Amino acid sequence: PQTIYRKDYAPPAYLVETVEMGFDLDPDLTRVATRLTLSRNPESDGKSVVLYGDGVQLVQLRMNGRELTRRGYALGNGVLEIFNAPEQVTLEIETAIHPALNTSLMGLYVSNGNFFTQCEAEGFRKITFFPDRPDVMAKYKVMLRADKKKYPVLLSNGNLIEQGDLGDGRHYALWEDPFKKPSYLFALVAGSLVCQEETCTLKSGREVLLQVWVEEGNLDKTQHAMDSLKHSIRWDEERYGLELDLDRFMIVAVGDFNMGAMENKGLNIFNTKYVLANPRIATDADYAGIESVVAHEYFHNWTGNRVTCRDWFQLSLKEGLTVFRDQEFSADMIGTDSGRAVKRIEDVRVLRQAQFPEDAGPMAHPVRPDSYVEINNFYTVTVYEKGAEVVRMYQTLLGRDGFRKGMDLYFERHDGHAVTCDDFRLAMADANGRDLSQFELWYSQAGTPRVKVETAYDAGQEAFEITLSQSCAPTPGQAEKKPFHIPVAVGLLDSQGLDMPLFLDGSGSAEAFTTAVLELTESSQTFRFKHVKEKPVPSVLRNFSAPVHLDIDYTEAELAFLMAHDSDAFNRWEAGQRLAMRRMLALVKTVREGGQADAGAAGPLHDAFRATLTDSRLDPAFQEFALTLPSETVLAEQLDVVDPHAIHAVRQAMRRSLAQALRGEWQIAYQANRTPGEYSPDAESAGKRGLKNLALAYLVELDDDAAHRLAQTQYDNANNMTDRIGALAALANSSAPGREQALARFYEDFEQEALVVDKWFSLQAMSRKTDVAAVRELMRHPAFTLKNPNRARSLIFSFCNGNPSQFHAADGSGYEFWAEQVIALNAINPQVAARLARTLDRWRKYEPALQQKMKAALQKVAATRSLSKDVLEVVTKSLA
Ligand code: BAL
Ligand code: ZN
Repeated sequence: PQTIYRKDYAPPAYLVETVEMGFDLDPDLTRVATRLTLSRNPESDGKSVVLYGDGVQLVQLRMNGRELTRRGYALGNGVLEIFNAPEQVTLEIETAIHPALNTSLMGLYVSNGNFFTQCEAEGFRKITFFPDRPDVMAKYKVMLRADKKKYPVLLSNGNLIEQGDLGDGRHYALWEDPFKKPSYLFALVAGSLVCQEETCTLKSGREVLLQVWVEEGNLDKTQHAMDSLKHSIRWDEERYGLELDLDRFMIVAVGDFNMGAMENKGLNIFNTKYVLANPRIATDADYAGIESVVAHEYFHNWTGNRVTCRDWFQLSLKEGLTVFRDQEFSADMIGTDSGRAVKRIEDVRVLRQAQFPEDAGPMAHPVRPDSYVEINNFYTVTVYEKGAEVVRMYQTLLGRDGFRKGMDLYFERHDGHAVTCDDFRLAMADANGRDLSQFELWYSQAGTPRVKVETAYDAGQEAFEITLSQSCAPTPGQAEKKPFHIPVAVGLLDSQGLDMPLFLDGSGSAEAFTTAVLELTESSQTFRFKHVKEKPVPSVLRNFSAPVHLDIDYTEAELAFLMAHDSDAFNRWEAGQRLAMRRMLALVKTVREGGQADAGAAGPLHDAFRATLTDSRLDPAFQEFALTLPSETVLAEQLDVVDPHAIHAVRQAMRRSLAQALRGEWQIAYQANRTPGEYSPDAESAGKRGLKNLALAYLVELDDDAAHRLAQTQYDNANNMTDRIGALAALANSSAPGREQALARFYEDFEQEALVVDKWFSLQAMSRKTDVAAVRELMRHPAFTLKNPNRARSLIFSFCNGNPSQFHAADGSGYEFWAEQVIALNAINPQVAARLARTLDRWRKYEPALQQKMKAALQKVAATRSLSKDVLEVVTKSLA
């Protein structure tokens, strides 16, 4: 397959002004009539109209009123080219498509009898021939016609202009979107759906209609999504002065969906997972996920839709920025300082768990990639989460007000246009009178930089020096890296654990502050603090001010000190993680050398964890995070050669030893963090439940009667899904006598709730008791299907990515299973298959015996006939 390069970007030869579409919807054969007005683009000297089509049948093509014969155009490889077209062109295109056969869930497809679309990135070309690229923005008018009984609801982008009966059992609806948009934001929905609707008054006084559409029977699960939408609207007005520009804003939930959700203009289409919630079916994490995804898609209305991407290499322009915005929104919704810190920790955990490995592997790519084979493979944690970190660094460097000025200038300059990451950076720079040219390297260089910290204290001079040195390992296609512009937030703690006032030499500021943002722009730089009365303990990279690895030598005593005192909650958490990591890495080495994983001599760690667990001033949500050991994946990243079994054994031994040593404290924490009464998903209650369920999980590590009873009682008495699933997960990982019965009962109770059945599969897939054979058995369950992405993810992905000790079975059976599933999914849904294919991309990091088996599995997939370019790109790059 062909590789597309960023350097080859050329503006389109023709721009589209208007798009009128007529759909005659039928699952077996839908006819689409499209009328486009186009004109030559003064910024291009091309003379051909270039349209893309993928798997669509061309029924008729007319230009300026005359039918085009095969002499007038060329059609091949998904490209339809009309040569020597006149200045102004009207095209009438009729296509035929087969929605019921479309299992890729891109373009127009059917889910549970209803029609939905997904057009980002290149799905519109599965509906009709079109210049399907984001720098072609046009106004759309869409007529939908369908059977009235089967499809009573007909929705598209923008405003409803007209609807009526066609007399033959069919009806129609005409929609018009007043805003220019790229084709990837087109959407239609048709089917039997119901909605919750509310009106909302905007800051300007304008009234808008908000709707959340779901299948019948789900109206008791829409309130939280609706509330989240209203909060998002308010937040964007207040924080960024951005108002909803449409009269109507719709969210529609669909059970078959590749992604989390999609920001189609005025008609967001959501995976049910990010809409449906009530205490019976949704956990605290689900509630938080819905709030953030609803916000994310809503925020795209400005950052993505009003200002969109020039080309797909610029994807992070909208995604990194919008993730940053949803992260800030979620933090503000919690509202407390400690809540903000917990949210930050959560986001950094995701980054380290998923993005750092990506940045160190064969699929590493810059935030703004230089090339791709299949753009769907670049909806990555690098583009999204690292992209959000890059946006966050502007705010760290420029301050919140400076960042807002940059945003204002960005919209002033680019509203209604398709632009680049450079345009965003220049708006930030120009609005603040700053030179941010070096900052561009965050977009162009892949890899996670490493920052090494060395310090020196001069008591006589009362001076403390911090030397920061940076490096970045080679990544595919980038052997050498230039120094990044890295904001490093630093504080200094005195012997009491209090922040010292900081006087940074050369900063020109006489004002004392307690956190300084050092700007590291060279390979190595020394920063000097004056008037430092005693030798401090430095707190470096506060609030995780840059997405880097930080190498800093602390003693165990210093880490415990920081864990107890740092005013920066992120670094308090970080100190505890470092303490645990150090101990665990030492034990992994011991195990590799034939020793025991038994976590003896973990005294300092036990003391530090005990202090955190018993400190009643701490927020339970923070305690939960601080008392959770670094994950097996995060541990693996620290090692040159990964032995997943040694890592698992050590982490488990450590959990048991913490359970044993702090047993009484866990029991007290369990009791103290009960949340009796009616369920509420607010952050405070959720934090308590989180800590309580962590205490339960630790206690169940002891696998004794008392712990089994505690879990069983919690299961029996739970009045919400968080507690129920927490208890079930604990039981599933134990040898409790009630284990099987609880699993069976859970299924019976929730059989009708697809999202809960997903949890049931997922929980078992990740249980330490579940091996490959057990997963194969679960696949034979009548509720299992590979066709539904949520279901496939719940079992297959959960096992392959979330159960490392079983997946990496020494006989390679996990890898064989993986290869079979990638191949099976490839035939159904390439996008989902390619995601699963990523599981083995770090194979070279594993111990040799496993490496060989992983490589064989990758080769098996690579040798499969009819491999999609999605999967081919992943396995080819993995094996390269
Ligand atoms: N644009 C694809 C889904 C999302 O990031 O919102
Ligand atoms: Zn997005």
